[in-house]
Amino acid sequence: MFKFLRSKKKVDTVAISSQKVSKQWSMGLRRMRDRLQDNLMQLLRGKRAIDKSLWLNLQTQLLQTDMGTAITEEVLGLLKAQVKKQSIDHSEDLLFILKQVLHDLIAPYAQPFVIDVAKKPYVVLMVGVNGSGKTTTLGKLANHLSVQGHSVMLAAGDTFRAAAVEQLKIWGERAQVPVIAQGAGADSAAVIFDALSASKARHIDLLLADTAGRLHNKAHLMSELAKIKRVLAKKDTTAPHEILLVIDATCGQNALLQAEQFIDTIGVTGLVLTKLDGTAKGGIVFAITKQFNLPIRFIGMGEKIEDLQPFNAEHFIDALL
Ligand SMILES: Nc1nc2c(ncn2[C@@H]2O[C@H](COP(=O)(O)OP(=O)(O)OP(=O)(O)O)[C@@H](O)[C@H]2O)c(=O)[nH]1
Ligand SMILES: [Mg+2]
Repeated sequence: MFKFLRSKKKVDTVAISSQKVSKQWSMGLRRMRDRLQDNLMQLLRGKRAIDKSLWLNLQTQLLQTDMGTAITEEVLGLLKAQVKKQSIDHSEDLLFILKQVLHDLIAPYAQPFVIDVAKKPYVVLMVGVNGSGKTTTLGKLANHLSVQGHSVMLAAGDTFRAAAVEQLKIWGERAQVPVIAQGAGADSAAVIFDALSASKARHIDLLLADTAGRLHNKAHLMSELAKIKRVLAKKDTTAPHEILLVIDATCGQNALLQAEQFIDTIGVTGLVLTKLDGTAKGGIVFAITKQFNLPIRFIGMGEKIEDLQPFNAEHFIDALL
C-alpha cells in the first residue's frame, strides 16, 4: 500500500485536492474533449429521433476517435440495447448512456500500481519504442512515489542514445532521487544489475530502470530486453516486478502494432499512455486495453513533473464528455 507523506520540497501530486486533480484531467484531455464534445453535441443535442441516420453518424464519430471497428460496434450494440431497455426515443438521452457504456468498458483496466513491500526493492522496468516518453515518465513516477514517502533509485539503462544518461540525471535532480549510471556504450543489463545491487545495499524501496527506445520489429533489440530480465533474475528471481510498456497515444492505431511485439517478447505487466494532452483521438485508449487486456497504470498529460496521473476511469470519462 502507498504511504501518504507530505514533503514541502517536492511537487506533491498525491495530496492535492480532488478538485485540482479533476481540473488537471480536464485540462490534460482538453483536445480529446473538444473534438468529441463538438461532434457529439451537434449530433445528439435536442430531441432528435433515434433513427438509422443517427446511428450511422454516431458510428462515424466513434470511428474517428481511433476506437477501431470492433469496439465501435460493441459500443453501438450496448447503446442500442439500453435504448430499447429504457425505451429512450430522443437523442439527448443517449449522451448519458454513452458515458456509462464507455465507463464500463474502460473501468476493468484501471488497476492501480501497487507496490509489494515484501519485494525490496520493487523493480520497475520501462520499455517502449523510441520517443514514447519512457524517461520522462520515469522522472515523473520517481517524484510521484518519492512524494508518497517511498525511497526511490533510478537506473540509467539507456546506454545507447547520446545524452540519455544526462537526461535521466536531470530528472533524478528534479525528483531528488539518486541515479545509478555508467558511461554511454556500457551494457544496459550490467548497469541495471549494479543499480539493483546498490538499491538492495541501501534498502531502497523502489528501483525504476530506464531502457533505450527500440523499434518493436528489431529482434536483436528486443532480445536485449529479455537479457535485462535474465540478468536481474540472477540477483532477485522475482525481478523485475513490473514491466511498464510506455505508449505514445498520439501514434493512434500504430501503437497497437508496437505493443504486440513488446508484450510477446518480454511480458508486459502494465501500460503507461503518454501524450494524451497531444491527441484528439481518445478512442485509442479503449482500443489498446481491449486488444491486450492489460491494465493502464498511469497516463501522461504533459511534459512537467506533475503531469502524470494514476489511471482512473471516472476521471477519464468525466474529462472526456
Ligand atoms: N505533451 C507531452 N509530451 C510528453 C509526455 N511524455 C513525454 N513527452 C515528451 O516526449 C518527448 C520524448 O520523451 P522521452 O521521455 O525522452 O521519451 P523516451 O521514450 O525516453 O525516448 P527515447 O529514450 O529516445 O526512446 C519529450 O519531449 C517529452 O517531453 C506527455 O505526457 N505529454
Ligand atoms: Mg529515454
